[in-house]
Amino acid sequence: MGEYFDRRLSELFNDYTTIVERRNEPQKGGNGIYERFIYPVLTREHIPVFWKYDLDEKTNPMLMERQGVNCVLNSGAIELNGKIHLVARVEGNDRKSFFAVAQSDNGIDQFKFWDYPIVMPETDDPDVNVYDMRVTKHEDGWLYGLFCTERKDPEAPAGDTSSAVAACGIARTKDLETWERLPDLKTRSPQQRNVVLHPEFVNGKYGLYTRPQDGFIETGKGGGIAWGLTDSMENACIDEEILMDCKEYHTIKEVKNGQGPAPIKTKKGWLHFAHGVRNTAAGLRYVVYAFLSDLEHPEVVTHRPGGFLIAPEGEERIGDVSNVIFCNGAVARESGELLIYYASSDTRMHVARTTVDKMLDYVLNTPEDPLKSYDCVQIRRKMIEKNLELIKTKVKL
Ligand code: M1P
Repeated sequence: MGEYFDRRLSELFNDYTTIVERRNEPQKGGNGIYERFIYPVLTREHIPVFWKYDLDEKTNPMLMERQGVNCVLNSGAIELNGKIHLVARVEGNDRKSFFAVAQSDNGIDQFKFWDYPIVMPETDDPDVNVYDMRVTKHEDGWLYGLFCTERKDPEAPAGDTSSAVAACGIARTKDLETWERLPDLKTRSPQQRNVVLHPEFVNGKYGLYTRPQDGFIETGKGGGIAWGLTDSMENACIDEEILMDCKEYHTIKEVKNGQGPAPIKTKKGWLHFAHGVRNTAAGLRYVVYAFLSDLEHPEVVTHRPGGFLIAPEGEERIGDVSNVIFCNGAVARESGELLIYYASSDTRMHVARTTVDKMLDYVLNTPEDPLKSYDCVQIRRKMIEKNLELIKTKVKL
C-alpha cells in the first residue's frame, strides 16, 4: 500500500473507533423529569467507513469518499434480546433516506451499525424516499415498521418538481434484518405521515394513530393525531379516522402535530410522545410533548400536560432543518428505565433518560395549557403562594 493511502486508511478507522467506543455521561442539572446526555447517540460519524469509501487502493488511490452520508436522524427504537436497537433514518448526500439498525448494550452509548443497511422491499408503486420508521412489537407476534413513503405527485403541473404525496408504508419482520413489505395503508386522506401501530388489538382489530393531512407540508383541515381501526395489516384500510389530539391556536402544536413512537403501556394508561409544530419568524419550531390515554380506549386522551417536554437546546438547535426536535422511538425497560430517543434539527440522534414512574408523575401532575395568559398566571401564582407559605414555615423552624 502507498504511504498516503495507508495513513489515511488508519486515520479513518481510528476516528470511527473513537466515536463508537466513546462513553456517554449525563449532563449536569436538568429539570428532574429526564436527563440529557453530553454526546448524541448516533451521528453521521457513526457510519462505518466501509459504507462510504471504496477501500480498494486500485480503484480509489486517493481514498476519497464515494458515497457520503449527510445525517442520521428520526429513528425507531426497540429492545430485543436485552439490547437496544435503533432503526435509524440514514440520509445519503443524495438526499435519499434508507433504514439501518444500530445496536447498543445500554442504549446510552457505543451504538454500532450492523454491517449492512436494511433492504426495504418495494410495492408495485416504488417509493422515491422512505423515512421515520416507528417500530411496534405487536401482540400478534410480528415486529411492524410503519414509515413514510414518498413519491412525486402525479398531479403536479409541469415544472413543479417539488410536490409529493406522502403515505404510510408498512413492513414486518421477526429480526429487523429481513422485512416483508405489505401494501401501503389506505385511508380517505390524500396524504398521511406519522402513522403508528398500537401494540395491542382493540376490539379484535389493529389500531392505528394517523395524521390525516391535505397537502405534503400543510395539514389543512386534517390537522391532528387521529385514530382508526383496520381488520388486517396485510391489507390495512381505515374507513373512519377520529381526531383524538387536535392542533390548537397559540399552543406548541398550533400548525400541526404527529404521534411519536408506539405508546407505552403503564398502570395509569397509555403513555404517548408526540411532536408539536408552531410557526415563528425564523420558520417552523418542532418540540416533543407527552400525553396519557385510556387503557381500554387508547383514542381517549385523559391527561394533557401543557407545553413541551423536550425542546431544542444548545447544539440541538442547529442542523439541516434548525429548531427541530423529533421523536419516533422510545424503550421502556424491565427495570422501569425509560429511554426516549430524539433527533435534533434533522441531523443527529440523542437520548433522554427517565423512568416510567417519573413520566407518569409528569403527565398526571403538570397543569394542562389553559389556552390564555390570564389563566396561566393564575395557575403559576397558586403554586408560588403555596411555596412561599412552605418557605416561611421552614424559616420559622
Ligand atoms: O423537518 C422536520 C420534520 O418534518 C416532517 O415532520 P411532519 O410530518 O410533522 O411535518 C418530517 O419530514 C420529519 O421527517 C422531519 O423531521
